Amino acid sequence: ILEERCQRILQDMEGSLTARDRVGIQDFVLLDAYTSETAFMDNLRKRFNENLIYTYIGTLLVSVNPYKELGIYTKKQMDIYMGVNFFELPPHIFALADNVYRTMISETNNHFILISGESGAGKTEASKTVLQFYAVCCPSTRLLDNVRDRLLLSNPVLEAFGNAKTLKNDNSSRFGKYMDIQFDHQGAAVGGHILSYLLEKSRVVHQNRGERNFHIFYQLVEGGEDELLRRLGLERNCQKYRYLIQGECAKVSSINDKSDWKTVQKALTIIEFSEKDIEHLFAIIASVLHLGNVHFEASAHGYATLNSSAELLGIPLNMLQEGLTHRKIEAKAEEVLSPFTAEHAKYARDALAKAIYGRTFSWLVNKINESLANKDSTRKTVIGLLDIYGFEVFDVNSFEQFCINFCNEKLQQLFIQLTLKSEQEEYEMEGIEWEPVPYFNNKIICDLVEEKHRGIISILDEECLRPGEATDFTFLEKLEEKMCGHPHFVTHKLADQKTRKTLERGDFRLLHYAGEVTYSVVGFLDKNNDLLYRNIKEVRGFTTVSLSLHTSDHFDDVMVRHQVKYLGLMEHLRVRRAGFAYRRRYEVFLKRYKALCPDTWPHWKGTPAEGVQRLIKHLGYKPDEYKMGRTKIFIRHPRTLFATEDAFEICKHELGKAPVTSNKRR
Ligand code: AOV
Ligand code: MG
Repeated sequence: ILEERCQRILQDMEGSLTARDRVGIQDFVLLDAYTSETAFMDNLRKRFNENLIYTYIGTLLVSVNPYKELGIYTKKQMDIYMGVNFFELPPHIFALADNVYRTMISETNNHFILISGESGAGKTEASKTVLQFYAVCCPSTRLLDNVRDRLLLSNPVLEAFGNAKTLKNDNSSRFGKYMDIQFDHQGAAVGGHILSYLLEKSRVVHQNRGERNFHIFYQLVEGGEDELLRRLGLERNCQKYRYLIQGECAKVSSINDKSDWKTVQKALTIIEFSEKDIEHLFAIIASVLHLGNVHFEASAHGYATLNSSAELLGIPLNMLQEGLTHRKIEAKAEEVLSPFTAEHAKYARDALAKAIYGRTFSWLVNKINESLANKDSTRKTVIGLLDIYGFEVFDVNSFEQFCINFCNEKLQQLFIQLTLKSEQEEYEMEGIEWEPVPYFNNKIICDLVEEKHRGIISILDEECLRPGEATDFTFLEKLEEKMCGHPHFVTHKLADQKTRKTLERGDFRLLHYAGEVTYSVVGFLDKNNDLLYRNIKEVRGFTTVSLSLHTSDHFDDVMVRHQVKYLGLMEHLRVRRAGFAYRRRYEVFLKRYKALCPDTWPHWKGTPAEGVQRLIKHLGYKPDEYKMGRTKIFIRHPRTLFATEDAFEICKHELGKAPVTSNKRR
C-alpha cells in the first residue's frame, strides 16, 4: 500500500505543477534556476500577486510587505499552524513562531528570532504578530493571564513613546528593541524583559520636513481630557507647540492620535502604572512642550511658558531660568554666573528637553520590566525577539542615521555568522564534502566603524575628549587622514572624479552592505557626547527577513531587488541549494519515521545511524539525495523529506499504526 501511495504522491506533485505556475513555489530551495535573480524575483512577484507574502529559503522566512490587511493573522489561522511541521503548510510567520516554540520546549534551550530589512519593511509588525501568536497559543493559567496582557500591551506604550512618523514609515521605530519572553516547562509565558537601544532623542527638538515628533506628544494634545490639558497648561492645538510642527505635518491621515491616546491610557493602567505615575509622566511630557516654546532674546524678560515648565517639573523657576541662560564658572572660591548668548540658551533648552525625554523613556522601560518580571525563580527558557530600526537613507543623513545604519550593519554580520558561515562550518564538522559558496562578508565595514583605537567611533570619542578645540570638522579631517584608502570610505578629498560632484565639504560617505550613504558631520560631536551605546548581544536561532514595498497591490521591483541583493538572499539560497536543504539528528529522524520500515519498527537495536541507513534504503533514497554525517542525515532536496513525511502520514491513517511520535501539542 505504501509504495503505491508514495507513487501517487509523486504523481500528485507533478500534477500540482500547474498550480505552482500560478502561485510560485513556497520554498526557494525548490527553484530550478536557483542561481538566477530574475527567477527569484519572478517567484516573489507571482506569490505577491496571489497575496502570498511569505516564502521560505529552508528555515529562513522571507516576507514582502503587502501594505494591506490580508486577514491571515486570525485565531483560526493560529489554530491551523499550531503544532504542525512547517513544511506541511504554506509558509507563514506563525509556522516559524510555532517551530521555534516547539523546539524550545523539546530541547529546553533558548531561541532567538532576528528580523531584518529596510525601514518600513514590516519588522515591527512581524514582531508583534509573533508575540500575539505566543499570547494566544501558549497554554496559560488564570494567574498568568495578566502577564500575557502586559506583554501584549507593552507594545502600544513603547510605540507611543518610541515611534514616530518618518518619510519612510508612518510608524517608524526610533529605538531598538530586544524582548525576552520567558516560558516555564509547561510552555506557559510567565514573564518578559525588554532592552531598549539608543532612542533617537534629537527628534524631540527637531524633525525634518514631512516627519513628526514621537507619537505621544500628539496623542496628549489631541486626545488628552480637557481637565488634564487644563492642569498641564496645554491648548488642544498642535500648531501652538514649536517642537510639534517643524516637520509641518502634525496631522497624518493614517494615524488616529485620539483613539491611540485611549489605547495607551488603558495599557498603562493594565501594566500597573499608578495614577500618580501617570500624572507625573504626562506632566513631564507637557513640560517638554512648554520648554520648546521658550524664547530667548537678548533683552526680553517674559518667561510665562518657562514658568509652566518649571512648575510641571517641580523645580523653582529661577533655578531653571538661570540654568538655561547662564553658565556657572568656578573661579577661585567663588561661583560666577556668566550669561549665555541667545543662541547658547536655545541650545541649552534643547539639550534639557532631550535629556528629560530620554530619561523618561528609560524610566518607562524600567517600569514595564518591573511589571513583566517573573518573581518565581525556577528555571526558564526564553524566546528572544530582536526588532531594530531598519536601514535608512535620507537626503541629509546625520549622526542618527549613522548609528541606525551601523546597528543594521552589525545585525547583518550576525545574520551572516548564523546562516552562511555556520552552515558551511556545520558541513565541515559533520565531515560532509562540500564546495564553498563565496559571499560578501561585511565585517570590513563593521571594523571600519567600531574597531578599537582605529574605527570611526574611536576617532569620534577621541575628539569628544578635546572640548573647546575639537569640532565636527576636525573630526572629519582626522577621518580623512586615518581612513584614507579604505575601500568603504569616501570623503570630499578622497572622492574620485565620479563621486566628488555629489559630496559636499562637510560630508563623508560609507559604502554600507546595503548601499552608499552620505553623512553630514554637522552635530556628530554634540550628539555623541550624550550617547549611550550598547552592542547587540550575540544571539542564535531562526531568522526572519523582511522585504519592503510601499503601495498595496503594487510590487516594487527596484525596492525588492535591492533588498534581495543586500540581504544576501541569493547567496543564502546557493548555500542551501549547493548543500543540503534539511538535516536531522539520527535519533530524531529514526524516532519519527521508524514505523515506515519493518526492520526498524517497533524497536531498532543498533546505532541510530545504522537504523537510519536501513530505513532510507527501504524508502528508496537515491545515493545523491542524501549524505550521512557524523551525527545527522543531510537531505539534499526538500521534496525527498516531503515524500517521507507524506508516507508517515499515510502510515498513521491507513495502516492504523499508532504514530510513533505526535507533533500535536494539545
Ligand atoms: P519596520 O518596523 O520594518 O520599519 P513596520 O513594521 O512599522 O516597519 O511596517 C510599516 C507598515 O507596513 C505598517 O505600519 C503597516 O501599515 C504595514 N505592514 C507591515 N507588515 C504588514 C503585514 N504583514 N500586513 C499588512 N501590512 C503590513 V522602521 O521601524 O521604520 O525600520 O525603523
Ligand atoms: Mg519598526
